[in-house]
Amino acid sequence: MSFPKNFLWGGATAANQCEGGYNEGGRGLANVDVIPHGEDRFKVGSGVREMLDFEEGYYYPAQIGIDFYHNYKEDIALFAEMGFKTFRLSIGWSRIFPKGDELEPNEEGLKFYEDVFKECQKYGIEPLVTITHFDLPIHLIKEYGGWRNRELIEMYKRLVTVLFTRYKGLVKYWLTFNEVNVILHFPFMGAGLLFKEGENPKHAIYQAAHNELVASAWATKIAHEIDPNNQVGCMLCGGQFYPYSCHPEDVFAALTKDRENLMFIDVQARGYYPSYALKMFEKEGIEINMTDEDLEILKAHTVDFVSFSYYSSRCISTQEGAGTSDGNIISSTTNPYLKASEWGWQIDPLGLRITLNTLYDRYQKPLFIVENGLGAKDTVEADGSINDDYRIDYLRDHVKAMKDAIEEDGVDLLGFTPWGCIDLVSASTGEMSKRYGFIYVDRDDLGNGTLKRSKKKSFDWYKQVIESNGENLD
Ligand code: BGP
Repeated sequence: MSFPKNFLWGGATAANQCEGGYNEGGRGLANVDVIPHGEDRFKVGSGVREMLDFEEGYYYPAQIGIDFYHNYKEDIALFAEMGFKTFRLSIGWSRIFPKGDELEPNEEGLKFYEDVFKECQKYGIEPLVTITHFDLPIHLIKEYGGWRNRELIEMYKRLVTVLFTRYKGLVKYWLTFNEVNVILHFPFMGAGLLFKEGENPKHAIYQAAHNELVASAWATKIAHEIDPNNQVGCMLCGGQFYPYSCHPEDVFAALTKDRENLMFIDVQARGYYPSYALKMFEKEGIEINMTDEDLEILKAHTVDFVSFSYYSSRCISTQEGAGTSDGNIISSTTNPYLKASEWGWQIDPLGLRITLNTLYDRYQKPLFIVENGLGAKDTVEADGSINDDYRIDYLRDHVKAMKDAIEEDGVDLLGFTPWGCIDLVSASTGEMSKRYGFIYVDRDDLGNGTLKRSKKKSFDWYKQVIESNGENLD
């Protein structure tokens, strides 16, 4: 048997991409609400185009998402039918603290997640909760400047204290910040950052990142104090960089690109800034407001496990003319040995095994793959069936790679939650047509459709994978 008996098979979602109910239950407005579908999405998400409220002429897919807010019972029942052991979802911060800086939480918001967790408990599904998946109350951006402001650490501590206390006994697995390194590429979406004229964005980004890392360490401390059973993880937007050639300059470039992302996990898993990061700050003139207490907290409260998303490996060349490919937020030199998805993301199952090994060698902590999957267009046949063999093929190859990493390499892997187990809004494009789910949701890119759920062919395939604990992949 390669997968451990208690391996956590499941699926992953995020509040801003599926929940909807943006103005219900006392919820406040958040950054993720005002990032529109269409050509301005990237500009808004990266903080280049300021949009702090809904503007006419735009469509905002997060407002309704797939309306998980009203359909969670039906959705969780379908997850249970597939045999999920775990379900990854995130908390909308502005549901709990509508403005973010209140002293008292919003009971209606707390009750919503309590109901969701109890529904999971009914089926023996262990929730895996991302505390913030790109979510930030808009008030904290307007009044405080987002995560660049240290005051947010206190607000985050208040948020997590409320969550750990209220959900004690219902939730054990927590992730502090989704894809913490994405702040480098999507700073408004990742950390509520907007840049002032003449400001060097890098300075604000690394200060905000530091504040998040410290907040994350505090969350780990508080989680363990409130319930020693709590397990807290960090979350990397993962995928190893390959050198395009064996030219030493390409090899060094790949090392450098990996460090850009791994720096965050180095801090969260080892408890201190690596020397290459301190040298980079010095060279770039980045002065981070970092207190002695911050350094103590980082050191004393490292994470229990390391989680990551993996869609593809990445590649880097120092020579011109190699061509670039899109990927999960971070673009890359095109790898001539790999095929790509309809959205141009290259497909590399062995890259997952490589990434697992790198992370395990580096941190020696249990790993958790909390996102993986194929974004593809699906066709609903006349009889209602959806034959997504391409998705099954992608997932089968990646499960095999996980299996090899466990069986052959001895990697300690806690679980696997493929992304968008039910179709939801794409983070990068705002589209619905970029589908990842085992469950189809009738909704299009502009919000038309009945929201009806139906099972795809991959639904039964995944059910059998879970039933056989990863032994039957055909
Ligand atoms: C990650 C995010 C998810 C998710 C996924 C797929 O970056 O954590 O929120 O959306 O990527 O990306 P996309 O939706 O752009 O296809």
